[in-house]
Amino acid sequence: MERYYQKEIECAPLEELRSIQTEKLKKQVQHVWDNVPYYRKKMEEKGVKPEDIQSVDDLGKLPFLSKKDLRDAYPYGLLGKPLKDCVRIQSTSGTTGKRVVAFYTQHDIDLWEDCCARAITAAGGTDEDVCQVSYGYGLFTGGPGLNGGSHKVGCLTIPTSSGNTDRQIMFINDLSATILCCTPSYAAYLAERFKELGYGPNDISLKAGIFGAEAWSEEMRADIEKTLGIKAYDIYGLTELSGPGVAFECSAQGGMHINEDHFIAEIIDPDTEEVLPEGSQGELVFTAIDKEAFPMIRYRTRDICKLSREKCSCGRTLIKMAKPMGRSDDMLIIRGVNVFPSQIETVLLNNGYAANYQIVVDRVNNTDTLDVQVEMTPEMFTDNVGEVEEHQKKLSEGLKSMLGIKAKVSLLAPKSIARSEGKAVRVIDKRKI
Ligand code: DLL
Repeated sequence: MERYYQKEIECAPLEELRSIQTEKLKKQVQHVWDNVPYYRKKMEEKGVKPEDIQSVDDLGKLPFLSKKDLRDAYPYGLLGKPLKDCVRIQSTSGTTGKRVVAFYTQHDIDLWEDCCARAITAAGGTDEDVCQVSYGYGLFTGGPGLNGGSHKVGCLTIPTSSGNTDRQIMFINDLSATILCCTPSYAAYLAERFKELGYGPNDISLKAGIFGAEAWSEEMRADIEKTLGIKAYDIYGLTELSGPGVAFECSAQGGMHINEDHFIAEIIDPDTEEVLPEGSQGELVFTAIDKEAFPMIRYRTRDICKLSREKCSCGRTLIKMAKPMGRSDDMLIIRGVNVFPSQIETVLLNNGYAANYQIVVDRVNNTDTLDVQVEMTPEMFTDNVGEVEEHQKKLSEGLKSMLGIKAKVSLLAPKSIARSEGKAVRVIDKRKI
């Protein structure tokens, strides 16, 4: 039986959703015009006034916001409320430039936690569940967001935060945790550790996982589900828009429903900024229509994916986004060819490897080189050179047919690549160092 946290909105007829969006959008545009001089200036430069926005169809008239705007306006330039009305900040790790600092009023936190509660409920969560939140707590949004959502659903919440893997396993076992929230790479690490300790899928109390914050392949999902004996659901979000819960997966496990009563999604061509028709692949752009303190309008996420309004078996009418292929900034250009790390992951897992890999890109004699380093599984581990070469050759052929370019494959001993407790670092691009 499908469960909903806010059924009226999650399953609302399309016309009703559109009319909610229109009302909220008009109000939000007036709000930023009145309270965010930085964005008002952008509107003036484009010759747009609040009265030009009469419905969601007018969204395209508004200027975009990008990471650069966030940097230029840091820290208070995009604030929509006086500081005395703000109750919290969250922040990104700042791996691609300056940190993003996002502000929240109590109202913003409430809506954010509702979004996370929708995700937990869609994964089957109820007040009978024990929900272990192993995303990092603190400035990162993963821990606080899912913690809040878990409270709203009424789960018994275990706020372990990330790290200390054996203690994570102890809590799961001792308190019979049923839902695990963490990054997919950390879930894979926990799964590996359970296996090493001799636990099979039926010995583990977990029944569902809510995994996001980084790109992960369908093959990785299958691996985690099998080892932990759970259903693994994807969850998407970003600090600028609140955090996790912008979109979440349902029982269909085929893409994530976007919480459209809070966020309007568009797909654009990242080069021309032209809005693309539904079903096209491009850059995701979001407008947060009821956030007060940090009201992002047409924010360019740099995430590459597709949208679909096809009817979903779960009964929700909210539009779905496909798994993002990764950020446009993660896309590698190697000898002129576009390569996403997630494509490499797919080939590795399809060939029986686990997701313990690193991609090293360099430039030697003016030519880009691609080295895929992956651990052998304990079962395939051997010091027979001939056998290792055979494995390398097979993998190299698989990569060539997926990517269209040749990659060097280095097979490593099990456990030689550091495990990740948060977002995994998969790519080392020496061309940029
Ligand atoms: O990662 C928020 C989050 C926490 C989402 C926990 C899900 C679970 P940031 O640190 O600001 O926020 O990073 C946001 O991470 O633009 C995507 O590139 C990537 N990302 C997030 N979720 C997914 C996902 C959090 N499910 C950036 N699949 C986003 C692929 C994801 N990429």
